[in-house]
Amino acid sequence: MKILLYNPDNGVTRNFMPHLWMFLLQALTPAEHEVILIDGNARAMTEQELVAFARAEGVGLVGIGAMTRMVARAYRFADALRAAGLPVVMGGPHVTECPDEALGRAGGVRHADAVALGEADETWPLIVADAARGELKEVYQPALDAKGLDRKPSLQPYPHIPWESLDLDQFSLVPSWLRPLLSRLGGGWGQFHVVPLETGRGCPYGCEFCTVTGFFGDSIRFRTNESVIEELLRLKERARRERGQVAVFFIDDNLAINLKRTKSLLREMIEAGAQVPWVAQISANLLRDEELVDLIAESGGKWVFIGMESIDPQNMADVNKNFSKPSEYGAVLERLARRDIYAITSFIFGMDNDTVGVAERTVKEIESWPPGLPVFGQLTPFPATPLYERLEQAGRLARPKHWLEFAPFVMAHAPLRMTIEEARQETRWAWEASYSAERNAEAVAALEGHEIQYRVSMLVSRLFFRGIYFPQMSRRAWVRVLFENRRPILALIREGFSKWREARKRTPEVAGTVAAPAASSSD
Ligand code: B12
Ligand code: SF4
Repeated sequence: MKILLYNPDNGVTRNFMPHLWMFLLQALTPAEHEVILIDGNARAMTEQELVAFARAEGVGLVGIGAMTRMVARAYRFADALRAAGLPVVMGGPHVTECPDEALGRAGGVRHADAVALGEADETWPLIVADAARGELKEVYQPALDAKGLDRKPSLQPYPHIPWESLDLDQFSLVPSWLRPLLSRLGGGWGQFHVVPLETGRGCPYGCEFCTVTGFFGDSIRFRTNESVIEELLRLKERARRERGQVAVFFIDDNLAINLKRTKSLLREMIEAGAQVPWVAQISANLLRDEELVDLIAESGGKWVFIGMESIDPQNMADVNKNFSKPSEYGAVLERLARRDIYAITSFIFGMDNDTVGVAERTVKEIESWPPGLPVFGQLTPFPATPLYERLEQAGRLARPKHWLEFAPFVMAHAPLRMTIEEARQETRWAWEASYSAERNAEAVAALEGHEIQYRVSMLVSRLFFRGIYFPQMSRRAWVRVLFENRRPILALIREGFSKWREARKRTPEVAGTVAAPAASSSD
């Protein structure tokens, strides 16, 4: 049987990184079946185009995964596929939280023939076998443990994802028209892939707005260090073979949740020569540890995503994230910046203690820290979270099924001390102030004296990150952004070019000094 796994387009990040679930399920599919992966972020298709593709390929089962944010789009694709007679199974966090909605048992249209609840590592082969026999059940749930809870995959052993041979062309971060030029310049920049890799699952912290503790559980499961390192070495080898660049996004929700284990993993990565440039999510409280930060730097860590949420301790207490202390944020970022590690700092507006002016107060604080990549969202009640339940019980949900009428940056409930419209304006203000051409130039200038690569990385990342809020999908939009930011871009190009010329001038001398002793020793 041919199986199509489809991930809908999120309309924002495009093809910056493939989704791990697709590759994981592909790896867990019995060998007699063929799996085709289509990520709408990398390969844009309309519903009709996807249906025509699936028909032409003779697909016998379609699997669709989606976060809440993309679920309305996922349903549209599922509806079109089902109307064409193709069986659809849906999985992922949203349908786990709202299975009746996907199955049409909540009063609406039915979108899926079957849903896979929770982690599907063990149920997927059963789903495939049932589909091949034409006997799909409606609900697939992991077996229960002694406490009556979902049995979680141990991650030991971990499935082999053949990154070394997969076709990753659609996920190259370098646009196809730029590849020949960059390949000629050398350094392996003709191909650049960011690959998702997990080292563990689960988080015990239980922040009120987060789905992770409910979905993956509050006890953490880790892969073995060997299995992670083996995967990293294969990725490194692929990059070497293709003369490309590869970076890894450790998608664990908190890579350093168990400090002892994280340090041992990073140490073993260094010993095995498995360093690649990497990004990971780590909470601020765990970044107090100097030894950890040293190991992050030595093992290739470049950017750390920190869920800072708010600079107001009252807000942090309200969402059960007291363990993360706003008063420490500046020091944490200084500690990272001393090793040339920078942070993606994530903030949430529209918390109950926020008032008008929260964006200005937050941005002022951010600007007193080493430069980074701030991102601003709004408090969103995802289904099945404690936040959703609290707001529902208090009758505060203005749009209880906000995902079915998705509107970017429009809250689904009113915070206590601001209106929904004020929260929208605050969020816009923060994005505008943080990613203006002037601010981008300041962030690069703040790294004066650091190697040019860090300044280039800061500027390029800022140009991409502004696109999370300001749509940057067309070539025209990009030309405008590049023009607005021409001052730091041209300064870095000039500096890079003169460094390159100096290096070329020095090359014959270097060659001469090396050649001379070699010649004398052979005499
Ligand atoms: C990586 C990641 C991202 C990446 C996504 C890019 C990428 N290519 O991966 C980035 C950083 C861009 C991102 C952004 C956001 N993310 Co995110 N992200 C994650 C993260 C950390 C890991 C996802 C992952 O790969 N997990 C590991 C895999 C193995 O798990 P899985 O995807 O759940 O898949 C398993 C099962 O669900 C199931 N399954 C999944 N799909 C399917 C499909 C079928 C057919 C079947 C059978 C089974 C199945 O099988 C898999 C194996 O067991 C998760 C948290 C988490 N730990 O999962 C949050 C998470 C998915 N993100 C979340 C959110 C809210 C967001 C944002 C909306 C945040 C924001 N406010 O901006 C944005 C959305 C941006 C956008 N426009 O897309 C929420 C989603 C909650 C929800 N109910 O939707 C999560 C769960 C985190 C949280 N704090 O709650 N995210
Ligand atoms: S927000 Fe992060 S720290 Fe809090 S529960 Fe979710 S994954 Fe854990």
